[in-house]
This record gives sequence, C-alpha cells and structure tokens, in this order.
Amino acid sequence: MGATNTEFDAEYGADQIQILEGLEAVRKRPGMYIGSTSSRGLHHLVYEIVDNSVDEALAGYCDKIVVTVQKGDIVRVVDNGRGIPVGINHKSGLPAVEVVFTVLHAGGKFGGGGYKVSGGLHGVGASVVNALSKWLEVEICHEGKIYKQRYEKGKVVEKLSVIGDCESEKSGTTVTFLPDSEIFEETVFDYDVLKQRLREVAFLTKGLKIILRDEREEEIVEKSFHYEGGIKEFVTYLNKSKTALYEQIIYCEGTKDNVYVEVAMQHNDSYNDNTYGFVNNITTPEGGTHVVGFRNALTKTFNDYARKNKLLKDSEANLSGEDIREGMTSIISVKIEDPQFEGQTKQKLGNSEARGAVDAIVSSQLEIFLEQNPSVAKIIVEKSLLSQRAREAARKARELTRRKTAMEGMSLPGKLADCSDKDPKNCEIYIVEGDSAGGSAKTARDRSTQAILPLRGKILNVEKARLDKIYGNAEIKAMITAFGTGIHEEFDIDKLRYHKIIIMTDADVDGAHISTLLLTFIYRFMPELIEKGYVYLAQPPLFKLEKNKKVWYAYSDEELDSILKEVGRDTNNKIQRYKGLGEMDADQLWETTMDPEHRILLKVTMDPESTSELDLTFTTLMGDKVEPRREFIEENARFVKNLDI
Ligand code: TSJ
Repeated sequence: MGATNTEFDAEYGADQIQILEGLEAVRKRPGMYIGSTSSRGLHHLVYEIVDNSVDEALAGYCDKIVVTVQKGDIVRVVDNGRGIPVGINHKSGLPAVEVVFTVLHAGGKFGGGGYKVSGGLHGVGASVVNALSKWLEVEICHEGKIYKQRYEKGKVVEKLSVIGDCESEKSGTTVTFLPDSEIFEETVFDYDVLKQRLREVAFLTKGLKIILRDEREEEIVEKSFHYEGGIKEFVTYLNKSKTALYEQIIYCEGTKDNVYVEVAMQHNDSYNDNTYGFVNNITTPEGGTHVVGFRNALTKTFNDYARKNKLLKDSEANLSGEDIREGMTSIISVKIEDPQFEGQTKQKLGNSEARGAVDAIVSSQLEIFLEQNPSVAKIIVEKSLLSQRAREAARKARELTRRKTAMEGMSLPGKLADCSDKDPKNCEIYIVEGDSAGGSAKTARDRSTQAILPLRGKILNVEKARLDKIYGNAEIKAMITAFGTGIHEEFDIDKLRYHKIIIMTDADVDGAHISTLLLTFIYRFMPELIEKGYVYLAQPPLFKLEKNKKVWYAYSDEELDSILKEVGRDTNNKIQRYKGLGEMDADQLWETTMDPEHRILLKVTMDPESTSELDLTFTTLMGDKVEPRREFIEENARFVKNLDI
C-alpha cells in the first residue's frame, strides 16, 4: 500500500487532483460556465476558442484564423499566431499549453505581457471547452517543430510530444474538438449562426482575416471576412439597405485610462437610433458606461457646435440626444482589461473609466471632425432640428390620446371582438388582415379565449415614418390599446391583455409583407413582447385535398406531395389551392388555422446577442432598396422558429 501511495502522490499531486475536480465541476454544471447546454452553449464553445486567437491578433501576432466545421460536427480552429507556449510552467511543472487546457480560469498570460482582453461569455476559456468535449487535440507549430497533445473529456490522454517538423519561420495553433453529446442537447452547428458571429468579430478586429468553412455537405461552403476598415465597414454594412445622408463615416479612436476606444457612426434617412456597444468584442445589449459616455459626448458636442455656428438660435432649446441620434447607426467598441458586467443578464458594462474615456475621446475628435466637415455637420444638425419638431408634435398628440383615454376610461378599439375570459394567460388576439377574413375569424373563433382585431388597408411602415405620424395612425392606435401595455417609457408588460398575439395573414407575398410590417412595429415599439415569446404567426394551409368525402389540408408543397403519395394520385382527387384566408369559410378557418388542437403556430423569436443582424433583417425587408431585399429573402428567413402547438 505504502509504495503504491507514493507512486500515486508522484503522479497525482495536489495540483492534479485540483485540476480534475475543477474540470469535473464544469461537467457537472456546464450551464454555470457556458450559459446553457442548448444550441447557444454549443456555439459558445467555438467562440471561446476563437477568442484566444483573436487575443493573439490584438496583441499583433496573428492575422488569420480559419474555422472549419468538419463532417460529424467536429470543429477545427487554426491561427497563425505565435503558438501557445509549450515550455514548462514552473508553478505546476506542466507544459504551459497543458495548463491552458486543464486548469480552470487559466488565462493567456504567461508573464509575457500579452494584452489579454477577450473573455467569451464568462471569460472561462479553453479548459471549459476541453472539459465539455468528447475529445480535443491541440497542435502547435513553433520553432520548426509540431507539438501535439490529446485530451478526452478534459483529461490528458497523450502527453505533449513532438510529432513532426514544420517550416521554421512558421508558427501557429490548431485546436480540433468534438463537443460531448452527453453534455449538449444539440450537437449540430448552425452555419449561419457561426457566420454572423465571426463576421462581427472580423468587423471588430480590423485587419484580421477570418475564414469559415463548412465541410459537412458534399458541396463545401467557405466564406471569408476581412475588413481593413474595421467598425467603419461595420457601419457601412449595417446601413447598406438604407440611404446614407452623407458619405463619410465619422470615426474616433484612442486610448485613455487603459481603455481603448473606437467609435464609428453615420446617419441615414430612417428614424431609428441604431447604437451597438461592444466590450472586448462582446455585445452589450443593455448598454452601459461606454454607451453613456458616447451619448454624453455626442449631445454636448453637437449642441456646442450648433450654438457656436448659429445653427441653433439663442432662443431655441438644446437638441436632445434622441434628436441627434435619430437615424444614426453607430458602433462603440471598447477594449478594457477587467470588464465588469452588470444588470440582469450581465450584458451591461459597469466600469466607470469607460464612460470618461469614451466621452473624452469622442468629444475632442468629433469637435475636430465637425469643424473640418461643416457640410456634414449642417446636415446632421438640420435633421436633428426636424426630429425635435416632430418629437414635440408627437408629444402633444400622445398627451391628447392619453387625456382622452383617461376621460373615457380604457376604451377598446371598436373593431376589436374581445374574448370573454379576462385572464391574459388564457387569452389570444388574432390580428387579421382585411374585414372579410376578420368576419370569418369572428364567426369561427372560440369566444371565451380568442379575440379578433381586423386591420383595414395598408399597415403603416414604421421604418419610414416619424413619431407624430405613427401615433396618429388608426391601425397602430388600435393595436396599442388592444394589447394594453402602452409603449416606450410607459410600456408595462404586466398590463398585456393576451399572452398570444397571433398575426394571421394570407399565405402569399402580400400577406408576408403585411406580417413583416406588423412585426416591425412590434419590434420597434414593444420588443419585449417578442423577447418574452408572446408573438406568433398563424399558418393557414396552402391546399385542401378532397377524396371520397375525406379531407386533408397541406401547409406546404412537400406536405401535399406526401399526402398524395399516401392516398394515391388519381382522378378522384379534388385539390384546391388557397390563395387567401377569404377563400375559407368559418369552419375551415377554425379547423385549419385557429383550433388550438390542430393549428400550427410559428413563434417569433430573437436572439438578444444578434440585435445588429436583426435590425438589418427589418430594414432590409422594409427599406426601399430592392437588391438587398432579394438577397435577404433568398439567404434567410431566420427570425422565426418553428413551433408546433
Ligand atoms: F486557448 C486555446 F487553446 F483555446 C487556443 C489558443 C486556441 C487557439 C485556436 C489558439 C490559441 C492561441 C494562443 N493562439 N495564439 C496563442 N498565443 C499564446 O498563447 C501566446 C503565445 C506566446 C506568448 C508570449 O508571451 O510569448 C503569449 C501568449 C499568450
């Protein structure tokens, strides 16, 4: 026993036991380390690994990363950096690379003064990915040798060894891993999700080339992202389906108090503020100190400039931040040593030095830009003045409606056929295009739980209208009062009167257009309804098949085909193609589209981490440039997820 024990101690020192316990903890509670074990968590594994290569790029030693999804959903990440150090780490007695992959929270610092800024979702790094992989292999090319090590479920199964030679002037790191299917509910990577994130990382790291390769299908797909202009090109990309009000992208860059700041912005002819903040390449949907600093600087600098140049008279009120940001797309990217994330979802930057740094850098550089580009400055100030006037008119219109509702009590829109049940959890509202379909839906519905709101005529495109016009629109007013939540500052989700808001339109191009207009309105004015999963699209059938007094409905061409296969293709088949909801009588509408037992609903979802892409989705669909829209419709239909209820 004694002898065995000694041996055990030598091989399994206290450090090693700690390592195994650490990685065991990761496998026991993966959610604590990567957020979840769903598809999102799966994709985070890739980002964690890629982040390390991005750090190497930020340190100035790497300019190319190749991410490959191989057959079997094995992921390989290759960079041309210095290679993870292979020398023995004195504290642990292990090669540094082994420490990186087996010790929890081991960062990329080896006393070499590397600028470690990235940090994935929780800044946990490679050891977590290793612990959650069935196997992982790392290969390092360094000083003419190729080093390799293999792990399984986080444990070393092969010592680090030299497996061959590489060209002596070349160096780099390759990590290949297979996520453990015992851990993840989903182990298939979504090419589009990876593409979106890697494109974003490339925008945020100017000069870095990121290649994404999908080798899973016969036809190999490859896409390369490389932006010398960095976030300036990001702004151009986000504005591509809009019309810019001037050519230049306003750009500020600098470092203060150890915070590296980059800001890019440009106004377009829309009315939305599209500000996206990033900290160490991670999006901050809830904003934070960097965004506050930016807004302060913007408001102050523009007002100072406008007063100084008599674009704003002494008698006129200051431009508000909202006025200046109307129709502006901007990226605020900061890199900071020790980011503190706050807020409910830990997506809001808390470091106060970031506020001061962004404020100072933007204030001084924007002032110079405005002095040097007076024509651009004039365009922005004039647009802000128009916004100021519209906002004032909207405020008056809103106060008028508020006073009205206060006097008349909460008066519901006249066209609404409300349900009798008053518990929002049980209630649904169908928003139906057109009076005739609305009429059928009113006859068909279950009166206790299903309310019907028919909308007439063209729905206002909120992307192309100022607030005063939006608040004056009858259909929009009807929806706001029917939902019960109010909007903007007054929005209160607890007042929502229906837990399912179901958009029901014809299954054709016009119907899809109307659905998008309605979704755009909800996304811009009540995004929480989508975030909380209250918004759905009804799916009316495309075909009715009758044969020998039996009836089938098909919701797609494929489904019709498979039904025909089953019942036989012959002359007794009577196939009807539905062009609109109006072609169905109330019974058919109930049976196919409204009966909770049989209908299909699509739940509208959005990923809070990809809001910049989502915004692009809406403006591409709703903007007036035709080409990007066609491309978009061909490329994806991603903001809805299928859901059978
Ligand atoms: F961490 C990891 F294993 F996930 C990983 C790290 C994965 C991949 C694909 C690449 C990397 C990585 C690490 N690429 N480049 C580096 N660089 C270093 O670790 C490194 C090299 C040299 C020095 C030095 O001070 O000499 C410092 C560092 C951080």
